[in-house]
Amino acid sequence: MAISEKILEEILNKYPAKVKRNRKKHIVIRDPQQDRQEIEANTRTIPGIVTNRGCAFAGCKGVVLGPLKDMVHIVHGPVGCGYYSWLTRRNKAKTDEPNKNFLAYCVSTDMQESDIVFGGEKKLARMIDEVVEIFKPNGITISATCPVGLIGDDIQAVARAARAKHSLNITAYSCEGYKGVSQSAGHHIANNGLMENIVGEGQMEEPPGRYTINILGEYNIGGDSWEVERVLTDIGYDVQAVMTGNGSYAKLKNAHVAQLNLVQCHRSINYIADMLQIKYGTPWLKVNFIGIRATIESLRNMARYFGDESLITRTEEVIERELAEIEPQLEPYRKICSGKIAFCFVGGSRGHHYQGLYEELGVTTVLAGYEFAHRDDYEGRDVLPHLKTDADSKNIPELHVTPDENRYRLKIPADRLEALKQELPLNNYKGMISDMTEGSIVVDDLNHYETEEFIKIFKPDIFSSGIKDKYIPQKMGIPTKQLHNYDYSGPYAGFRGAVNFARDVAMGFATPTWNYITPPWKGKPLLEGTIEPCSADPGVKEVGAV
Ligand code: CFM
Repeated sequence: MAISEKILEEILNKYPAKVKRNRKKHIVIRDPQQDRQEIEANTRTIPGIVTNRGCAFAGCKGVVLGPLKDMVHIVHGPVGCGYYSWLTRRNKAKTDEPNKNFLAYCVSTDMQESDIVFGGEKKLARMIDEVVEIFKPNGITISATCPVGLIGDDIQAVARAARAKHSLNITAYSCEGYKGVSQSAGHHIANNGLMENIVGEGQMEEPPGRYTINILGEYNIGGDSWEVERVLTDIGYDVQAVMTGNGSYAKLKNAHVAQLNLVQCHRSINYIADMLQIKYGTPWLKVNFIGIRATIESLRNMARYFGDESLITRTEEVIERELAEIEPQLEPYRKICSGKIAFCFVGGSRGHHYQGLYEELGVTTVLAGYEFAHRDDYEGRDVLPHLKTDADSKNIPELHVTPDENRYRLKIPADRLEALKQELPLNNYKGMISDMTEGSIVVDDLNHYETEEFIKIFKPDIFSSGIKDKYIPQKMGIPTKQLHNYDYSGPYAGFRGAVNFARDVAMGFATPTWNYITPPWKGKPLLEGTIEPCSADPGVKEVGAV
């Protein structure tokens, strides 16, 4: 299954010339013969095009800050921004401390017209006082939505004053929705804030165990992080902090003690991964716990990083045991899934991560892409030095960190680290494109029109999508597997997660539901005719085939 340049051209020809030129740069047909294939990404969506992206506020509060369970996350703005970012992402959390899990709450300053006219700072300050009194959280974050920046409320000053007043970690994030071209801007703002205000606040100086790690860019969607942690703990790792799934201020403030940082979602967390290395000397390892092979490879890479024979042996024992448990369960699902084709279009990392899991079930991904990723997520981090900073990116301040005088230390000898970098994805990520097969298609910021057109051409058996775009394929009679919040299912990570995923995807194929929907192309005749006047006798009609 492949797509030619000619067909792609036909799809794009429906656009006005300027839009066509723009969209063409965001679409790549995979050609493994080429050394490097470039794609445009992280630029503004064309106005009027129905994109699947979110806003900077969504990336900051919704994605990175929101899952921290022992903090109250105040949304400063009209209530709608709070309401629509309330629990829909399914970043689960549980706590041993009663009354220290605030994720079930939606806390908004509910700005009204009078606040827009006269300013909302006093209302925000009052709300902080109330939150401290009612919840007594371990910390508070304040996230700004669009009107806050437009009217100029100084939320940073309000946070500083409240911090002094309550002696509590209270921090503000100027993540107004319009701050960037997508939620990606919000990730960066949140990374900066966590690094500046929380990591390192704790008093721990030594790691609690021999193999202490942080898991970065894992948000516990549908319980993913719990499944990953189950395996890691069993092998012998101490998970200090997860950023930020089921995460907490209490753990995050001591994240500096880890000997290794794992990076699951590169897009949302690479900034903090780099900063942790600069400030504390902790290297980061790109991992992927989606898919069985990817999980095994990640576990083996971790063991090689620490280089301890007993850890390597234990890793293999756990892998063997887990495989023995899941392989028989997977078999019946593989029979249903084998030979199918998929589209895999998700936010900023899952479009890549899920391809391996699909492959293990016998499903081939023919189209993949990201809503808001950057070029390094497609092309690999080698492209970073070649990226030009545009005006939109300059909007987001770069946080410059320096080695911590007391806490910076090499976690493993420098020469060993350099040698390992040749073998392991340490401080590196090679991007999605290189893993895709010849003739498959990579699309950045896929929109509704293109979704329909590509579906008509490829006729995929399943579409892995988001919440907004899943209805288009469904109306075309194609099952979807929503990969943002998993549509009430999960976990999909790790060994047991793979079985859940296989079960859900197989169910999508096996259900007779889709037979009740007629895809548009099925009712379309192969030949279409029109009746035109006959030139000889204008009174007589003839049928002309087109
Ligand atoms: Fe990272 Fe995510 Fe993703 Fe993301 Fe997201 Fe998400 Fe996502 Mo939805 S942090 S980039 S901003 S893996 S919410 S848990 S599923 S778009 S692919």
